[in-house]
Amino acid sequence: LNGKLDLTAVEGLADLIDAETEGQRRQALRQLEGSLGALVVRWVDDLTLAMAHLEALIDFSDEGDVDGAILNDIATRLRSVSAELMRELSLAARGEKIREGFKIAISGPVNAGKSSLLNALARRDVAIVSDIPGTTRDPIEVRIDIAGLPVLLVDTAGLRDTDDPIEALGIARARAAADSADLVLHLCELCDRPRVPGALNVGTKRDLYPSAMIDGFDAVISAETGDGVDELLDLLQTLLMERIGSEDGLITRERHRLALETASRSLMRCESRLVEATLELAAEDVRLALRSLGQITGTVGVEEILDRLFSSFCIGK
Ligand SMILES: Nc1nc2c(ncn2[C@@H]2O[C@H](COP(=O)(O)OP(=O)(O)OP(=O)(O)O)[C@@H](O)[C@H]2O)c(=O)[nH]1
Ligand SMILES: [Mg+2]
Repeated sequence: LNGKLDLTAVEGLADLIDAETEGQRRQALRQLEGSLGALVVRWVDDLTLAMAHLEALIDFSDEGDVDGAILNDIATRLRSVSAELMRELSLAARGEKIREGFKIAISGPVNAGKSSLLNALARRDVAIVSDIPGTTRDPIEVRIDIAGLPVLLVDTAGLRDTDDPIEALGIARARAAADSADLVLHLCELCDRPRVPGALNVGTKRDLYPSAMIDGFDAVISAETGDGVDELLDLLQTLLMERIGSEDGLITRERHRLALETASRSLMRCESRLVEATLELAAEDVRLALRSLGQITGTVGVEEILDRLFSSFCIGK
C-alpha cells in the first residue's frame, strides 16, 4: 500500500517465511530484495518507451517531428525484451521446482525394504518396518532436504496381487504416488532381477547378498548397515541438479510464468504487425504485453505512457 514492496517482493517475503531449505531461502531472499521486480520494471520501461514511440508514429508523423526510422528502433527494442522474456521462461522450471520441491516415490514389491530406506533417509523412525509382507498401506510422506532442494519422499505399499481389499486400495495409492512423482525409486532385493524402465533401480539388502550380481542396478544399498545410502543420496542430488539446471532464473511461480508467456506471445504478434506496418495493432499488442507484465508487479497506467510520449518528443510545442 505504501509502495515499499511490490507484489513479487511480498511473494518473496511469504516464500522466505515458508522456506524449509537453503535453496528456497536464497531464492526467496533474492525475490524479496527485488531482483524479479527490478527486471520487470526494466522490461516495462523499455516497452513503455517503445509504445510511446509507436503512438507518436501513429498520431503525429504528419507533423514531421517523428519519422519512419524510429520504427527500426522500436522493433529492436521489442526484440531485445522478447529475447529476455524467452530466456527467463527457459529457466522457469528451476525456480518453480526449488520453490515447490520434488516428489520422489519409493516403490517396489512387498518386503523389498522400502520403509527401511525411508527411515534411513529421514534419519528417524517414520514408517513401520516388519518382515510381514504388506506392512505399509497408506503412502507415508516425509520432507527431506537434498543439497538445499526440498524433497517430498513417499513410501508406498508393496506391489503384489492381493485379495485384501484394503491392501488393494493401498496399492492403487502407491501407483498413483509413483505416477505423480518426479522420480521413482524402484526397490527390489538384490536376489530379484526385475528392472523398471524410467525408474531408478535400487537393489536392497546388500548385507544378505554380498556376492549378488549388481549390474543393471543404479544403486545398491543396505538399510540395515547403512551401506550405500550416502551414495544413493549423492546420486539423487546429481539427478535433481541435472533436472533443474545450474543457472538461476528469476521467476518462481506459475503465476509469473503464465504472465510472461502471455506477454511473450503479445510481443511476437507485435513483431509481425510491425512487419506488416499495421501500427495501431502493433501498439495494442505492446499494451497487452505491458498489462501482462504489470500483473507481475502491480499495474501500468496510461499516464506513464503519456509521460514518456511527451518527454521524448517536443510534440505540440
Ligand atoms: N538384512 C536386511 N534386512 C532388511 C534390510 N532392509 C530391510 N530389511 C528387512 O526386510 C523386512 C521388510 O522391510 P520393510 O522396510 O518393512 O519392507 P517394505 O518394502 O516397506 O515392505 P512392505 O511395506 O510390506 O511392502 C524387515 O524385516 C526389515 O528389517 C537390509 O538392508 N538388510
Ligand atoms: Mg513398507
